[in-house]
Amino acid sequence: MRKYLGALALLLTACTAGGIPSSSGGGGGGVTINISLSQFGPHSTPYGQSGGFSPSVTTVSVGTQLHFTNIDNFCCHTATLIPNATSFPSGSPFTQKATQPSGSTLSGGFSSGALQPNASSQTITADQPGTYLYGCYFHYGAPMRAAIVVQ
Ligand SMILES: [Cu+2]
Repeated sequence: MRKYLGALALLLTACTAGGIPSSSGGGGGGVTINISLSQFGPHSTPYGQSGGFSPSVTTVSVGTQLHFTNIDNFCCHTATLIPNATSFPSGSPFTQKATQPSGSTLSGGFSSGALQPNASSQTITADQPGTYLYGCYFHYGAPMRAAIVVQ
């Protein structure tokens, strides 16, 4: 029961935070990006076909703290940076390294590692302006990929 309440709280938080540019600049709160292959189907973005993450394009200000939460009921997903990409590569850009958590800034590169159901990633700071594309190691071609724009 407690587990369900926790998940619900995360969902509610995500609903209010998602898609709205954060102006808090890292002062508490932060932005949750939800991960679900079953709930977030493919659709178009300026970077190519996205899916599996909500929002598909997350716009935040410099300093915002981000994290990813797997709201699917199966294992596993990752959120892993695609370095230096301006559009989604057609083939998977990832190596198995993506299954281990790494990184704490967007510009430095990151991976959530393999996230179990209801698990959240480490906090990742939107440290520098730019467009950051990322995707899931396991389901990249589904498609399972999205973007973060830091202003
Ligand atoms: Cu996945």
